[in-house]
Amino acid sequence: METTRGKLIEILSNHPDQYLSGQKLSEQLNISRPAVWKHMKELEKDGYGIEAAPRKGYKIVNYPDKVSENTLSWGLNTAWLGQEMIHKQSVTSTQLIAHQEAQLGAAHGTLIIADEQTRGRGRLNRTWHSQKGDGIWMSMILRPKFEPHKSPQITLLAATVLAEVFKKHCGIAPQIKWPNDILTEGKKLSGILTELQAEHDQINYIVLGIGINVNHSSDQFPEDLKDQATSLKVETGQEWELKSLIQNLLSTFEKRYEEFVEEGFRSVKLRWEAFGYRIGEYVTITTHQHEWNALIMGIEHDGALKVRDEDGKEHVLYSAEIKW
Ligand code: BT5
Repeated sequence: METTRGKLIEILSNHPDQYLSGQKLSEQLNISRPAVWKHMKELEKDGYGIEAAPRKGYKIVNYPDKVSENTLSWGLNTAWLGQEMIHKQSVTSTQLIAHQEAQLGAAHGTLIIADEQTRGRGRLNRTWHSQKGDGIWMSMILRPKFEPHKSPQITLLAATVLAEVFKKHCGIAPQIKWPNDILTEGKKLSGILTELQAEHDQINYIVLGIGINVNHSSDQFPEDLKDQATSLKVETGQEWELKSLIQNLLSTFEKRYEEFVEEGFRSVKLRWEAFGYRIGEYVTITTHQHEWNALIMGIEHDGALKVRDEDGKEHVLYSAEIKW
């Protein structure tokens, strides 16, 4: 974060127990002392607790819970993911902005995040309900070097990261419904939308969209979602600070993504199956207008769904209509 405010926060946060004088800050930032003071006022507006002591200077005494580029960057423990970040209060869809930014050359790992989406979208142009301030609505721009046919594996990778973080951070037992839904108690907590821009066997970029219901109460979902949607608050009975949850998701994703790039899909497959929804159970599948029952066995080495029909024959499905 190379803005003056970003640098100011960085300097202050590197000296948590120490006052830094206006003079020193103005020298380090190459701005006037009144400008330092003006930035401090802006930080306070952003929710930072700033203590100013005569003749000693300034220090940050607490950090705001609200999401902004500044608050998210402070303490973000990643090398590349979210190091470039755009936060907006309200957008149509973070996917849309991410595509625009990617086409303008945004770096691998750029994050677009919003408090609210007015036209959040799911797969196949379905709608994604993205209420203001209560959830995490974000899109990452990735520029992987692997072949385009591997891009669906990114969806499964993201699902395992979400499940892993929800379990560790919030103490719940999430399940992943193939390929992209994170459920608890059969209700949808989070969805993933992976969009690919590729040419001649080369990925130009991937926009990975993640939507998570965090602090919604059950009566805050629209009527048509009430029976099928849930939130971390509904599942745990407590509110969750968005900032630290996002930071945890980003650092875990970065780590798992690098493992995936270096070691391939194997480690993702094992983790995915540990969270897999209805593994070992029968579901009804429709393919070519034919309905049949099959046992969910797990996923293949490339992320496809592996099932066994009632005659004992195994099938590998890349897309299917499934009655779960
Ligand atoms: C998804 O699609 O689950 C992908 C959702 C991706 C959302 C993120 S938010 C950030 C980024 N920007 C965007 O505009 N999108 C991404 P799909 O599997 O097609 O599921 C969509 C279906 O989930 C809808 O048809 C509803 O039935 C249900 N749904 C919609 N909003 C929901 C919500 N908030 N919680 C749970 N279920 C929801």
